[in-house]
This record gives sequence, C-alpha cells and structure tokens, in this order.
Amino acid sequence: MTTNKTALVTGVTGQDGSYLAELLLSKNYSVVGLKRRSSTNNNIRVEHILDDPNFTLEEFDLTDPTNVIKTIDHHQPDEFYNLAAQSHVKTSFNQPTTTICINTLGVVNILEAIRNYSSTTKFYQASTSEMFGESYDTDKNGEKYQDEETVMLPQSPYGIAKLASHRMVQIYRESYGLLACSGILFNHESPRRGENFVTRKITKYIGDLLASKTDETLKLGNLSAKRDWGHAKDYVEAMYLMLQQSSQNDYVICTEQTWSVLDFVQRAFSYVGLDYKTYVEIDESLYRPCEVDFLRGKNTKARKELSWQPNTPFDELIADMIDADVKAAAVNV
Ligand code: NAP
Ligand code: G4F
Repeated sequence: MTTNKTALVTGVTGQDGSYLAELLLSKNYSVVGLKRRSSTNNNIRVEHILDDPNFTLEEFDLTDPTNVIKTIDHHQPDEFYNLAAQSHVKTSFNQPTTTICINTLGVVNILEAIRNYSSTTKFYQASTSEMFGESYDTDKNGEKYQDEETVMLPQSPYGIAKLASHRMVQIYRESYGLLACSGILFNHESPRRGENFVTRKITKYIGDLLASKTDETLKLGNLSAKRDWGHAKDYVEAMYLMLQQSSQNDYVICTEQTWSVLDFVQRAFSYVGLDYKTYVEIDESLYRPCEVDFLRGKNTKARKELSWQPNTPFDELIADMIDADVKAAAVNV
C-alpha cells in the first residue's frame, strides 16, 4: 500500500503518541515515531505496531538542537506532532529546570528547525489546560469554564513551561508564517495512561486488589480538585484534525464536564462493587505546593471548525480503564 504523507511523532512511547501513531497508520501515513534513548525497553505502548511497514522508530531527544535539526532536515515531514514532554505536574515542582528544558526549550528547538530547514511542515504542539491555572470565566448561568479566550495564570512550573511554548508557537505562526498550532487539551486518560497519574493509579490499584496482588491501602492526595476528563483516543483525533485545516489555529479540546478526584474514586470502586472508604487513605505528602482547583473546558470552537466532539462519557472511561487493569492483573498473577 503506498503512503501519501509522512508524519513525525515525538513522545511516541507515551500515552498519546501511541494512539496518534495508530490513528495516522490507519490513515495510510508513513509514521516515524521519535523516542529518547532508554536503558530499558519502554516500547510497551507501541509493541503492536512495530512490525507495521509504515512505522519506524528513531532515537531523538528534543533538548538536543543538532539532533532536532538533523531529524527534521532529513525527513522533511508533511506533519510534525510534538507530544514529548516532562508531563507530570507534581514532578515539575521538584524538577523545574528539566521541565523548562524539555517543555519550553525543546519546543523552540523544533520551531527553529522547521523554520530554517523544512518550512512547509505543519506543526502540532501539545498545550494543556494546566496553563489556565487558577483562571476561569463565568457564563450567564454562573457556570465556570475555560476556553481559548480565558486568561492564563499557571500554577506550576509545568504550566509555565507549557505556556511559554504555547506563546512561542503563536509567535512563530504570526511572525514567520509557520503552519503551527496548539491543542489546549484538558485531562485525557486511557488504559495506557502513566501509572503515576491519579486516574490510572486508582484503576491499577483496583486491578491489583481484585487479583489479590496488594493488601495495602491506596494513598491519595487532594480529592477535591476538579478535572474535565476525556478519553485519549478521542483527543488524538482532534490533533489530527487541527493539522488538516487550511490555516492553523489553537483549539480547546475537552468534554465540558467536570468531576472531582473523589467522584472518580467513588465511581471506580463502585464499578467493581466496593466502597472506596475501606481502601483509600489520604497522604498529605501527595498534595502539591500549589494546586489547580477547577478545570472545565468549552469546546465550541473545535466542534464548529473541526467538527470534533468527545465520544466517551465519564463512566465509560472509568470502565475501560478498570476492565483493562483487571484483565492485566489477572494475567500477570
Ligand atoms: P506521557 O505519557 O508522559 O508521554 C510523554 C512522552 O514524552 C514519553 O514518550 C517520553 O519518553 C517523551 N519524552 C520526555 N522527554 C523527552 C525528551 N527530552 N526527548 C524525547 N522524548 C521525550 O504524556 P501523554 O499523556 O501522552 O501526553 C502527551 C503530551 O500532551 C505531553 O506533552 C503532555 O504534556 C501533553 N498533555 C497531556 C494531557 C493529558 O491529560 N494526558 C493533557 C494536556 C497536555 P519516555 O517514555 O522516555 O519517558
Ligand atoms: O492525574 P494528575 O497528576 O493530573 P494533572 O496534574 O491534572 O495533570 C495532567 O493533566 C494536565 C492537563 O490539565 C496535563 F497537562 C498534564 O500533563 C497531566 O496529564 O492529577 C489530577 C489531580 C490533581 O489535582 C492532583 O492533586 O489529582 C490530584 N491527586 C490526588 N491524589 C493526585 C493524587 N494526583 C496524582 N498524580 N497522584 C495522586 O496520588
């Protein structure tokens, strides 16, 4: 089968990178998955596509400008999706310099390489609702929300690093005509979510509990924070759609619903017929120095201009994650 477009995907070993690579392969792209060198095999999320003739894996680190230039100059890709990041908010408080190096300087390296060596490449940047921080708008019914026009007041080194690269993308688009855009994605989860994010930590614990692989309690931090949680599979569709537009723009991608961490915990345990109170313990060391209390996006622009919509209700997302973790824990007993 002949492929018509080449896409480079950074962060391909991560949650979103693996789903996006699958989506692009299904659309007949030639996909080059870019991953940083690791001393252990961390290909688990892309294992099933390694044999696809249209998929190749290459070593790449976006903090190395020469490596970035050579990769982009060599491939002259039609599309470049930058999903690589130090993506953990709490970690960013302990590793602010690393976070800025990867999440800001790394993005500048890519923008410069595209501008100077491959100016027709379309570029997607993984921006985030964490950039809003403590900021929100209020609609006529008194409901709080964030959209493309909401002021951004980040509350973490991660949010600041992502906001700096978000603005860089806008500046390169406006100043040099780069075909560049950012998706302002709200939290999105899946069975492939990293195990140290709260949703997966909960569903993995439930899988282990049911397989009698743990007799410890589940230690969690702040249960009152609210998030707008969608499914990663739906969200990579939006990334793809953004680069198919005739001109590039930034879009909020979200479900428009908000739930607390406690809502997630309660529903997850009740899905398997258990009461969370028996198993969950609060550990204050898991609280963050500064917290984003409330996130709920408005996706009017994406619905209208991209014809995109979220397709996975909250309870379906939880069920998908628990089913996968229960199955994995039972197999790995
Ligand atoms: P993830 O699972 O943590 O994946 C991040 C990927 O980046 C991993 O493959 C990681 O490689 C790679 N990476 C880290 N530093 C790198 C470097 N210096 N050079 C090359 N690769 C590097 O994150 P995700 O959930 O898929 O998120 C994808 C992107 O969307 C991230 O930029 C994240 O900040 C952003 N985002 C995520 C959400 C969400 O809710 N998931 C929401 C908004 C925005 P290793 O495997 O070696 O660690
Ligand atoms: O799952 P989380 O770590 O996700 P967080 O901080 O919202 O960040 C995720 O979403 C962002 C989009 O808004 C992305 F940009 C970012 O890359 C990442 O994907 O934490 C969610 C909430 C927080 O309020 C946290 O304080 O859960 C609370 N929480 C409570 N106990 C916990 C825990 N978070 C983690 N990771 N671990 C806990 O034990």
